[in-house]
Amino acid sequence: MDEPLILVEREGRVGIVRLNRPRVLNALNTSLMKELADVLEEMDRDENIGCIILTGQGKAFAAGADISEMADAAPFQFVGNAYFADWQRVRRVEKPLIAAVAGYALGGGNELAMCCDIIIAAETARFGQPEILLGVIPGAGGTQRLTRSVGKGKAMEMILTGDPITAEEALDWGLINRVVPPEQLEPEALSLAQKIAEKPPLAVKMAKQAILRAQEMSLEQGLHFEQLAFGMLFSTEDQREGMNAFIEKRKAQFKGK
Ligand code: CO8
Repeated sequence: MDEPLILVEREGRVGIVRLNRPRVLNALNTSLMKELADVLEEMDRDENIGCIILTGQGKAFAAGADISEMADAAPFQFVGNAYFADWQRVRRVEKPLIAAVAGYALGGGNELAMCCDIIIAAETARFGQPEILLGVIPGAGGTQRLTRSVGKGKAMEMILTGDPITAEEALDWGLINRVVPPEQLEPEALSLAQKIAEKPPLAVKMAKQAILRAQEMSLEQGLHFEQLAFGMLFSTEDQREGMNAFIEKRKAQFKGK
């Protein structure tokens, strides 16, 4: 039987999703992307999961789109929504996604890490957009998300040279949140995910949506969205519980309602 392309584990309220094509450095073929989107959507629906870690294994988080699958593609295969539908499904996950990156995060691999909300890297991580070396450009958000993340000059340098950057550079440039020794990667990601997973789920969901809108909307529109989301949370039991617990000097017990 073929090995699954995605491995799934659970640690308390944290879902752990592992890309599983180590022999090709977790190259992202269409079957893997579909399975990934299926698994993430399932976890998104599961009220016993509060935060999701996405990681790779071996030498890579992911070394990009599967070049052998892509090499003979027809131009219009990539135009329109069909080809990137599974990427959009990943992007629409409402629960926080933490990318735990060791080794290569190149091309689509870096783009996938950037679809996550927080990136933690091992010292061994290398981030890059080498598509220019293949005669193309990033196609799953690299020119847009990388530029928003590290700014125009650094995005230009990475995308026009194709040269990868180290984990320390990625930290310095603001692409990732923190760098840890390789053996600390999963414990660090898990402890951060557990901390987030204990928080009131509806507030977490609204906070993620509001922060993502900061990258897409004008300040005025973003502030309006924030106000509406803030107000809506006053309809939840968790708001009453959180504020009463503070006043009564006890730990809040959140229910996701
Ligand atoms: N696609 C397919 N196979 C790959 C890929 C890949 N992206 N990367 C590595 N592999 C395979 C190799 O072919 C090799 O297979 P085999 O053992 O059968 O020869 C195996 O993985 C191991 O790789 P290497 O022997 O090359 O390992 P090295 O340690 O020598 O080198 C590198 C590691 C530097 C990461 C090297 O493998 C490399 O340069 N890989 C390609 C990186 C790249 O160009 N990525 C960008 C791809 S294009 C892209 O991502 C566009 C995204 C657009 C939209 C996304 C849609 C899904």
